Amino acid sequence: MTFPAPFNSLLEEVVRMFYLQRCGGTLQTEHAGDFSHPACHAAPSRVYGTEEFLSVTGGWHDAGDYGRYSAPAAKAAADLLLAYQAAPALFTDDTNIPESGNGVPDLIDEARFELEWMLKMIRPDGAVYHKVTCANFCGMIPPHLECEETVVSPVSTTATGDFAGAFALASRVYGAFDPAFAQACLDAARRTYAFLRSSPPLPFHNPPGITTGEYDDPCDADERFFAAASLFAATGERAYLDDAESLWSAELPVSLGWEDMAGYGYLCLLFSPFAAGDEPFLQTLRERFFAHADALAGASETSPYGVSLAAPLPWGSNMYLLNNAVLLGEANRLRPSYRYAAAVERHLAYIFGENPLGMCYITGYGEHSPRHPHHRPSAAHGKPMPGMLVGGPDSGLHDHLAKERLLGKPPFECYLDELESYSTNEVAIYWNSALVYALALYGAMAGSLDT
Ligand code: G3I
Ligand code: 9MR
Ligand code: ZN
Repeated sequence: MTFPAPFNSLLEEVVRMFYLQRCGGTLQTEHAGDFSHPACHAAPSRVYGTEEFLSVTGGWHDAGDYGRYSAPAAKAAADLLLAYQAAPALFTDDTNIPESGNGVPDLIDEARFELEWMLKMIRPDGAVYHKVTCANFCGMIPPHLECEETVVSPVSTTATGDFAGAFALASRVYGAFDPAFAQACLDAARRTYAFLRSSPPLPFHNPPGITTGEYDDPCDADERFFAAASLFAATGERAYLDDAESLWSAELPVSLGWEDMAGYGYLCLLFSPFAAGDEPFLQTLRERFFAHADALAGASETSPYGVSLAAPLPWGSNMYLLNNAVLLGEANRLRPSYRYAAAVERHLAYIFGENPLGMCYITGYGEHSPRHPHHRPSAAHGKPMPGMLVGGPDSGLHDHLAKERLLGKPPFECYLDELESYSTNEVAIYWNSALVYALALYGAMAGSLDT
């Protein structure tokens, strides 16, 4: 994809962020430059409240902290796989990661790195552990210096549904690269789904003594719907479609957030080669999907900033904005329309700097970009790692510095380029992944805006 300077290397660098977030092994200088480090978090992890230890090494550090959390991991992996499906020609095999030159696009290698870790987070009965983290957040140290014991927290049905959905999607994508791995992904999807189907909701809350990110989500209906829809798209088996239909409800938001995953279920079914176009359930989904896309395009046309988000802005608003760009971009692939395409471009323009603060919200790009992200490796090195999307304005003022400095500010200005402002200036894998997916869709429609 070509962008105007200084954005020409953007997509590659935004994908390389995932390599730089890798946990478990050494990051060599030849690939990671200043952000190389010895192996981190390599010891076995205690299963919470027991004397049992598991090897759950690997995966990407979630964000500015070094936790590895299952639900956001599944969203991030799904975004990368869907980005590849939308625009395979954009992703090359030469971006200087250890797997470069192996004949498989680096994006597909990178997603597999996460999937291999995710396989380790599945309990033998098919339930998925919610996260592996130290008991508490550490200071601003590099990853290999966080040496406290890591703890595997209890299972949740939100994580289990997300895994079933993401592994079923992976089984479709890896079929072309490694059939044995694709089969392992499909087995994992069926196994986690079988547990989910037989289990009442198991919501997650931090157990006593654990204070890291909670990713608490009281509703697992959307994850169940995504899981069934994705398994149908992978297998064509009618039972999964019947499940998806009974799990679906009009109340499930058409969303791609870590907490609201039903939008992925829509995408699985609307793009599925197995889905008969005249099936009434699919027609219902199609109508709701396009009604939602039209509403997003309408909001973006009337917004002073050209985007579909309006106040109040949540923690990680840049992700919600890019998730909407993705929905618009996918609507455009299904039913090409200048309206959708133009809205995708405006959303990306906002992220690049057409916003009230004139900030490019990606480290290392544009005239004004974050210098002090809440990201431990960057803080430890005294310079921002490039290619990271920060969370952006959060009008809820969720950290002490935001409360102190932003009270009374307009919502779109509730952002601080300060290390301490984790609610506005942190980074996260599932925020970068939304950017990768939106950029891929933008690349896929390149040229359609000029006509
Ligand atoms: O569920 C309520 C909803 O009912 C209400 O309408 C809405 C209004 O703002 O709030 C919703 O809760 C929000 C929740 O996310 C779910 O969307 C909370 O206010 C909000 O504070 C919460 O923010 C999350 C934050 O962790 C705190 O839990 C962010 O989405 C999430 O991205 C962030 O994730 C952190 C991890 O915990 C740790 N690692 C870093 C990562 C990024 O900052
Ligand atoms: O650094 C933590 C960040 O990764 C989390 O997203 C955030 C919210 O869970 O919490 C940060 O840790 C802060 C903690 O919550 C409160 N004390 C200050 C910590 C930041 O240094
Ligand atoms: Zn690590």
